[in-house]
Amino acid sequence: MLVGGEHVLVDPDLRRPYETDWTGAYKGRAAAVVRPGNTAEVAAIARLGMPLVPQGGNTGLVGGSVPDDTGTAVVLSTLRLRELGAVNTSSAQVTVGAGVTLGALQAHARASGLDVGVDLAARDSATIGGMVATNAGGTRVLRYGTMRHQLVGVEAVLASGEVISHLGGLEKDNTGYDLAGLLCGSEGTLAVITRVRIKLVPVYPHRVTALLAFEDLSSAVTGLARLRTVAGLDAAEYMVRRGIDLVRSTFGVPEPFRREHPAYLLVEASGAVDPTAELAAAISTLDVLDVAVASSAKDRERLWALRELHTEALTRAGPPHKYDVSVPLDRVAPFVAEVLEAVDSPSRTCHHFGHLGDGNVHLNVLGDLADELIFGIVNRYEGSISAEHGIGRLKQPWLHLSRSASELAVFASIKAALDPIGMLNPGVLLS
Ligand code: FAD
Ligand code: 2HG
Ligand code: ZN
Repeated sequence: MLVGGEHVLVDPDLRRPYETDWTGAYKGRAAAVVRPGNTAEVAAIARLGMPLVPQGGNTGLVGGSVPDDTGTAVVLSTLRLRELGAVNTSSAQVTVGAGVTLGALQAHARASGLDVGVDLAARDSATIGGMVATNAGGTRVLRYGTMRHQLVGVEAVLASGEVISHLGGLEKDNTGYDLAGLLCGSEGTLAVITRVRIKLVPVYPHRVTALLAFEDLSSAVTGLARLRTVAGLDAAEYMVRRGIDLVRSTFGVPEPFRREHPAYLLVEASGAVDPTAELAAAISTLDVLDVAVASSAKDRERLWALRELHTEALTRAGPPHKYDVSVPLDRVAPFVAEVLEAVDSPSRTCHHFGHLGDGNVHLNVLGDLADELIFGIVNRYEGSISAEHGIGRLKQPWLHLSRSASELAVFASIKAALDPIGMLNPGVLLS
């Protein structure tokens, strides 16, 4: 037995949660689910040479974490790889098992006065391994970058069962190819990540959150240009009336202002010095319709709930078709206007919200599919068909829109070199 018998699940009822993705749109069938408890067990499983689908928290939104319906693949769950290494406060780094959730790592780092640079609403389920495998973004990219920017090194098991490990934590280490960087965003197609070394960021004593109401999205984009000058700006997230209405009617959360407004920008800043006065000064120069400022944790949570509950509210109203796209920031407003004009119809409602600071728009269509329409417009705006969720199974047929034939040929060569028999996450990312 490669792993303890209780960690090999073959019973269909036990397998089911691992075979269905978070959105419910992808339902596959696995030969078995295995839950290794350490790197050696992952390596032994890889050496069997069976098709493997690495899975962390199964919160991915592109169908990459579940098998197809052939029943031939083994789901390799990393959830037992939950070692939390000691936080090194001199280098502000930590090494953790791939199956540690973001929430658990945040608690661990905060106990040492540090924090994780990336944050997202699925924090209590999403794993650090999964976040590296998808190069997750989230709400603080404009200050700290994506998961790639936190990554110092990885340990991973190759398709051959060989283990590669580079966890020394050297900030400067130009000794050839950046293998951690290569695995970041590879969506389980090149190796199974078993441990991760990441950089941490400071926890600042002062934090302020504000919700600003605007006449339209275009005014929010203009406002953001001014707000960017505020030192310590962590987040700039936008929402619109349609989404707020849905979140309110689904969860009964209160209206943030006395009046309803067309567009909202949620901004947050933190620092060693209280950023409230600087933020207020910047806001006073803007054309805003209303402002709510939150300094207490409870008020902050209330404002963030309006934004973070969008995904769950849309899932309950849907299932929605998800289009996680990015376009150059100064073209976000005309881009969204064009999408709404083309997509909204009696058979479809298009919701949109996102990480405005990164030009990342989350389009969620309730009703008929709109793939060709939306990706056609993304292409014309020189955007990306996947800003942060990855390609998975969902966007695989459209990858050629964002990557050239030469780039795809390099992808294929890398895949062939690391996984010559194509056993790692078949059908995901690459055709
Ligand atoms: P999974 O869903 O289990 O897997 C995702 C992919 O990574 C799959 O292809 C899988 O094969 C691969 N993988 C997982 N673990 C490993 C491993 N150890 N080694 C190799 N491959 C592996 N994403 C964002 O970027 N920004 C957001 O703001 C954001 N918000 C979200 C909010 C909600 C409510 C939800 C449900 C999802 C959100 N996501 C967001 C998407 C998701 O949380 C991220 O993609 C996350 O990184 C997935 O982590 P996971 O552990 O759940 O991975
Ligand atoms: C977010 O930013 C996530 O909340 C999910 O990336 C986006 O549900 C979505 O489309
Ligand atoms: Zn997002």
